[in-house]
Amino acid sequence: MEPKNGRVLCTSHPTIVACGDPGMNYLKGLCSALRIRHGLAAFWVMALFAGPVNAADPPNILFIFADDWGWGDLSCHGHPYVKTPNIDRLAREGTDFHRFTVASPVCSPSRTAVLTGHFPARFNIDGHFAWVEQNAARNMPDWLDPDVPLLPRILQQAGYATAHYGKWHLANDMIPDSPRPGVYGYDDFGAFNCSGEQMPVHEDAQRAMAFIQQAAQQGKPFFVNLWIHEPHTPFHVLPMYRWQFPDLAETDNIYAATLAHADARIGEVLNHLDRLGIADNTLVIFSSDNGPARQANPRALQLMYDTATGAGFDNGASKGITGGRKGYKAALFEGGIGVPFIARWPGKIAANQIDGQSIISAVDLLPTFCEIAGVDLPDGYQPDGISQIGVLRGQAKSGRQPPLFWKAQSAWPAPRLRPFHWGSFAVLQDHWKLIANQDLSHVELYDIVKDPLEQTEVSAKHPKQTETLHQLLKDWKNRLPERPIGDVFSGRRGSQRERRP
Ligand SMILES: [Ca+2]
Repeated sequence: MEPKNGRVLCTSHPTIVACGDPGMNYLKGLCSALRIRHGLAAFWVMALFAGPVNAADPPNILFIFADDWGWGDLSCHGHPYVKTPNIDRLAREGTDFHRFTVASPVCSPSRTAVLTGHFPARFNIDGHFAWVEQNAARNMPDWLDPDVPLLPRILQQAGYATAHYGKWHLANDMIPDSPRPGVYGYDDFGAFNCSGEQMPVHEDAQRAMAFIQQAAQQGKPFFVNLWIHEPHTPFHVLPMYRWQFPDLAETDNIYAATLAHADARIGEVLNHLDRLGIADNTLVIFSSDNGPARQANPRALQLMYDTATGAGFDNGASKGITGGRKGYKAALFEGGIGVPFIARWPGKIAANQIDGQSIISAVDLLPTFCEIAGVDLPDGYQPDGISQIGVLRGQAKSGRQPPLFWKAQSAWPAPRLRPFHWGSFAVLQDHWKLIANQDLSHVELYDIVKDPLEQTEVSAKHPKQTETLHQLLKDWKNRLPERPIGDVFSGRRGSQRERRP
């Protein structure tokens, strides 16, 4: 169905007719004829004019990044009681990549890799951003340098409407002089775990939908980061979701209800794309910043208060599972870094498929999204990852080139109650993964293709591969900066404030 005058203003989004255009007048008339009140109803009518997607249109990108959502915490991954019908829908309408890893087993560095396409150790972001003294004690900056090449800014400069809603944590609310998210290349944002005003956590989807609608009406492709709070602590759980799981014990009930609420908001956004008629030209990805959190020493459920998000239940309700992967959040084994990665792009990414083979990393997202958007990488910028557009589109491949590196801050020897939380470095190349302790004096080797759950340690059996990866790791470690570079220190560091060299 076409407007009678045949004119559709927006060339990149043929479903949208701009206000003031004769097409809009036609729609107004149609609304009136149908006795529909103008406003949102007119928008519904506009959605009726959905036409075929022009292959040359730059696609929209919606990247949903959960916080501590375990690989096993999806109905479609076999969870015994969690219900995620909307994320399951993404898996049904897209491809479920089982071998995706993030670049760190904790929040801030993992998110750094998404935005920069670089291993976070390049920025000395090896742990979460906390308060200034703790950042200093760990040789970390106080925020991600906004002057480095950044995914949102690259897409913004290429004409994308860019926005961020949800968790930030590339600084912290406890660092009041840290840059606000908008400085990083976003046209709009609503965030928490950043300086200044904290957006209520459950407003993320509404804000995203409003921005998406506005971008569509303006005829601009959009890049939206929807970085949801769930299931990080505190659990801000609502009764209407708790009532869905009456037979579960309290902590399981809280966990399931929290995920159900997150899934419902994701569903609202997916339905919104449908109403706008832009789902076919939108790449939607669901993933998580690291594996599920667990108490090292389980104790009774308690209430807690978080300065960024408010009051809720503590990690007594952190019941996430990893689908058999070893370790949890903060471990360099796959339980800490192997997370869900489901991608839907109708007609471009196969529906209802599983890729259990291709090793995709969060550092691949920047080059992948830029290629999808038809945008060149900035001059002189070398991503640590590669574009995975071929893999997304069904060309599965085994093993990994170029190598992936991880750096974390783990105790050695491993704490008694956390036997898999001793790795401070890791490297993955081809089909081998080597995990090392702080000074690289202890290593373990796994054939990550044959043994994706890291059940069999094989360094003694494969000394040559062990030595090769050990050397690769040493060389990488030696190339890392000794201290953070850039204007990345809070004034609160006082006399210890560091300066750009
Ligand atoms: Ca996290």
